[in-house]
Amino acid sequence: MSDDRRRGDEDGGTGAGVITQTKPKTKKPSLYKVLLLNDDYTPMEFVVHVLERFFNKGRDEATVIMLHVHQHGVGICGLYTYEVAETKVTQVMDFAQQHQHPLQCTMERE
Ligand code: TYC
Repeated sequence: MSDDRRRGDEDGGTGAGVITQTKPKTKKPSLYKVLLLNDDYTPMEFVVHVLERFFNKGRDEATVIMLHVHQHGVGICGLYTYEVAETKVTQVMDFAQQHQHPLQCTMERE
């Protein structure tokens, strides 16, 4: 798009128009990583199920992520806008609590 169009061309191209807008209107939303933390008690199968159910992972990818968390202590489930990430964290924490597992899920700005 031309500079004149982006600025809001008020004069049909003579250059005499008042500049009413200097910035593009859209802003990229900040993204947040949703993280799973390792613990000694949550069953591996439960973590795989969480990744399938809430993060739409297939069984193989879910297993890779679960094993990464198991071995490294933390791992990324996905990258989301703030509200989506917050919802995922709440869903995982509620689901873990319902099943009395100590699984921890958190988010951090990318
Ligand atoms: N460390 C757990 C076990 O050995 C498995 C596990 C993996 C737990 C990932 C939490 O986020 C987690 N049963």
